[in-house]
Amino acid sequence: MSCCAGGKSDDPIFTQRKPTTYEHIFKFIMVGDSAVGKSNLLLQFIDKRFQPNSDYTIGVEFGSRSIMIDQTQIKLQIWDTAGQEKFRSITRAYYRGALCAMIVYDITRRESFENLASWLSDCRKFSSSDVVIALVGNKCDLEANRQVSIQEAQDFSKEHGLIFFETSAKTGQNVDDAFEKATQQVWKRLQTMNDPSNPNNPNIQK
Ligand SMILES: Nc1nc2c(ncn2[C@@H]2O[C@H](COP(=O)(O)OP(=O)(O)OP(=O)(O)O)[C@@H](O)[C@H]2O)c(=O)[nH]1
Ligand SMILES: [Mg+2]
Repeated sequence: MSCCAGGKSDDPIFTQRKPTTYEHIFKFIMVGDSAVGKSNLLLQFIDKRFQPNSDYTIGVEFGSRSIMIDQTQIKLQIWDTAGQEKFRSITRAYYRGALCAMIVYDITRRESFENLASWLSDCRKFSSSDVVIALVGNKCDLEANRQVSIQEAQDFSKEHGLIFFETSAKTGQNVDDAFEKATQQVWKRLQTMNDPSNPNNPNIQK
């Protein structure tokens, strides 16, 4: 094991480190039934990898990646929660401070779509009122096994004011796009909130 206590700036461990370049940190949370592909979406987004036989998440895991929006470097801090019911009370603690919640379902498993109302209810209850909520229908590479149509998911999103994507954590289809568009939406919302002409701007003294 190496130790860096008392290290000088010309030590390899210091010179190899990249400077911190991001300007903002956005917290994201991923929720949804077990086995819909949350951990693989995160793995694909961060590492461009897919695990055909991944383990259930125990509690909560974490990953991060920086992306550029409007020439601004934003670091996404993404909390990947366990979908199994027994972890539900633990994962509820992670909504706090999230700027975006991604609710994931599996397009080949109707039950995971039918459970969306319950995930949405947790989102509304435990995150702030201005959280951006993205609905993600994953496993779109398995078209032949589809049990939820795009139209139905679009209708659900429209009804509840969500942004919607279909993705494949396996092929990578739309994965970057989903995270980037969700980040853009958060960015836009923050700018509207900070706009001096916005009466709901929390920085304006009334
Ligand atoms: N074909 C296909 N399989 C996928 C896709 N995403 C995930 N899987 C598979 O689905 C299974 C579950 O994926 P996970 O990412 O572990 O699911 P999860 O939502 O994190 O599950 P929990 O941690 O229990 O909440 C694994 O066997 C994955 O390989 C996808 O886009 N396409
Ligand atoms: Mg998982």
